[in-house]
Amino acid sequence: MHSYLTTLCALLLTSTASTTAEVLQVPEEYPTIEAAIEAAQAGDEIRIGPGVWYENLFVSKQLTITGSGQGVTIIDGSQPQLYSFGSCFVVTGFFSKSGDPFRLQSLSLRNGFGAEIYGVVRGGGIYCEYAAVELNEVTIEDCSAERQGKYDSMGWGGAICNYGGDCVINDSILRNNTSFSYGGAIFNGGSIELNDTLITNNVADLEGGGLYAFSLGSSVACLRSSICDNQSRYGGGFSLTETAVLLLESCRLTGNLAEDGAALYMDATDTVITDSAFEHNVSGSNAAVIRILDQSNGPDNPSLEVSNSFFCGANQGDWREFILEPSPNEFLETCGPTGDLNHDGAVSGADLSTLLSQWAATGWEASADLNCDGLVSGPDLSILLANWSAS
Ligand SMILES: [Ca+2]
Ligand SMILES: [Ca+2]
Repeated sequence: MHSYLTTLCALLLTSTASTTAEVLQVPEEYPTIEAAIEAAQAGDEIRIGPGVWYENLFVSKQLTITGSGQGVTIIDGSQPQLYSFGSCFVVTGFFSKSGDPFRLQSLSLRNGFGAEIYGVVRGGGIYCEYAAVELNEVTIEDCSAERQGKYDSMGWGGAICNYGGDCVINDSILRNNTSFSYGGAIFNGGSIELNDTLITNNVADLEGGGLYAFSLGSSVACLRSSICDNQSRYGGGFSLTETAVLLLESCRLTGNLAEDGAALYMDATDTVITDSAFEHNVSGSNAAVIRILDQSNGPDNPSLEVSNSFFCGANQGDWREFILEPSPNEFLETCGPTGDLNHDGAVSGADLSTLLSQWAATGWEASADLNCDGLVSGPDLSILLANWSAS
């Protein structure tokens, strides 16, 4: 017994020692990120210096990859090697839900164009398959899920495709990404959580300009985030099909555009919306800003709970009848001109005061970020002044 315990202790000590995380430096120790990933053990961190890295990276172990800042360290996926994929990252592996995720932080991904698998082009910036992934302070821009061959039937996620995994996005920006069918920025077939994140100016040809979620059991949570100026045919902001749960808490859905469901387009989904704002979302005539299909309000059916939220814009549709236990909300048929921050129908001194009081603010609560670039600054002031006294 004694020798068994001694052996066990020795094994535990050995395994503890062998899992001490190491830091691998690019380019000082490894000339490419790919070389560092190959050399790294699970649990290690790779740190990347400033610069543009033209790489398309495959990861199947738990790592943390840290750049020198958004816009400072840039991974550009536009030049893959022959027969490689076009995503900046493909992450795969059955990581345990309790274990650490694969982490990307403090860097930008650009110009990735997706991994083509079985005729579906997936994740222009990142394709993750059955993996736990966490992004911290990452910008994904100008990526696409674009048709690569004539037999490609669908594009899933211009910036990110989450297939059967767990994806958490913190303090990040997804902008100017496109998909030729679903999810201009995000395709979600697992669970996804957005925290303090800006999703802007993404386009999907078919559904979900900002995000498209599919498959039973998947969940979407959006907290303290802005979803603005995205567009698609259905669901300019979000489109959800057979998704179990949607949570919007302290989110702004602004300026999204679609033929139908400019802000949201979804079928029966347990939905909680709280402390959020829906403004300037534009749907086609006879269409709705929020379109809910196949929702029945029986006691055992999915529900829509909305509280402390603000909605403006025409064509809000018939979705309000689905709200269970409505709490205080505000509904206006028109939003007024851009810059009318207090919704009194004109752009005037009160709105200017609001903008100045938010000067240099970032984050979802900055209603004066009129151009939706994540910052209240000069261009927003110019827009407000250009609409001065308009009503
Ligand atoms: Ca006003
Ligand atoms: Ca701005």
